[in-house]
Amino acid sequence: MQNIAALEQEFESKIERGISIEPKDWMPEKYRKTHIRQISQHAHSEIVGMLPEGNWITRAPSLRRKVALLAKVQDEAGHGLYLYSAAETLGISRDELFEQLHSGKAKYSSIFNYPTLSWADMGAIGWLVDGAAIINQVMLTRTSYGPYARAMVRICKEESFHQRQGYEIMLTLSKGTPEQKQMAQDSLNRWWWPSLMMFGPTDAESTHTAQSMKWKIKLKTNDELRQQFVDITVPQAEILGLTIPDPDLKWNEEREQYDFGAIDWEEFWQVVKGHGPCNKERIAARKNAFEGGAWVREAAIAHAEKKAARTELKKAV
Ligand code: FAQ
Repeated sequence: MQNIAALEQEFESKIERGISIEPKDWMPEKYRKTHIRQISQHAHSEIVGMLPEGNWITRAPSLRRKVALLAKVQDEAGHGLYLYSAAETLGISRDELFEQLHSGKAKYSSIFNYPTLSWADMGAIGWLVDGAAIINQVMLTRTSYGPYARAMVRICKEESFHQRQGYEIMLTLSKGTPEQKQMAQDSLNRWWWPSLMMFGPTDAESTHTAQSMKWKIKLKTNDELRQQFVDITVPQAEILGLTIPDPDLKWNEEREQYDFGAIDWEEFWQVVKGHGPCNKERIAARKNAFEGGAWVREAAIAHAEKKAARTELKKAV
């Protein structure tokens, strides 16, 4: 049997050479735990993230919009499933993961604790929230844990469709009546700062970034990704003819990047700690869905048992 030092050396060497770590490979306990934390938070974000949009499926303004939104929300469910499956490869069960979400022990993205007040919010979520998600997740297609990286490839392709459906809604509204343009502006005003917060605390405040960069779990820091998001999104807002609600936003010739105003970190931590506008509502909706779906899980297990018994019987004959 190899000793721990040799296993650690082999692990570090794989990370160094960009070789994926796979479920049956040896890995440090902290690497495994970091992945369970990050992948499960990500999975929870996907399924909690269905709620603010699901609320608008019946109110979409046309059949085309309804079909696109329905497909998008279904995609988020699928992302949750790939990610829960990836987390399970690290030795934690789906039941434990759900228990952590329902008991409030597990985090999920702060952004989904804000309310969706108008149809324009479907545009702003697709454009800004999915836009931010893509920037963060493209780097995760090259993350060091194989099952997570592979799940992210498909997720990113779908997020890119989501971003475009959102931007198209914003484009239609911003070229519509003055009231429609105002709806789009109001939505941008409410979603801009929470979208910047999605990238997490500043690098100076981030507890996990340094270690996660060493293990190539994260390939860019929270601040680098946030800056990338701002630089990509500002010209898109200009095309829409909308104003980003930040008086300090300006192009910095020297850095060739936008400078932007201070983020309200107090608000961010309040939301993360469960005191955002919709935290209680979101968890209640998830618990309700889980309890209401108990009969489906029981029926699926009974069906699988019946099928297995039938196969056994056939084998015996
Ligand atoms: N909200 O040390 P760091 C989506 C926590 S998917 C809540 O910087 P890390 C798709 C963090 O967990 C959106 N908590 O942490 C969609 C840690 O707490 P802990 C989700 C946050 O992990 C679109 C503490 O703060 N995406 O939108 C947040 O290195 C539309 C210290 O932070 C992912 O999960 C936050 N925003 O970096 C669905 C991507 N930020 O665990 C539906 C994968 C930080 O020590 C509709 N995750 N915290 O108790 C990541 O890339 C990373 O986990 C970060 C945070 C970048 C989110």
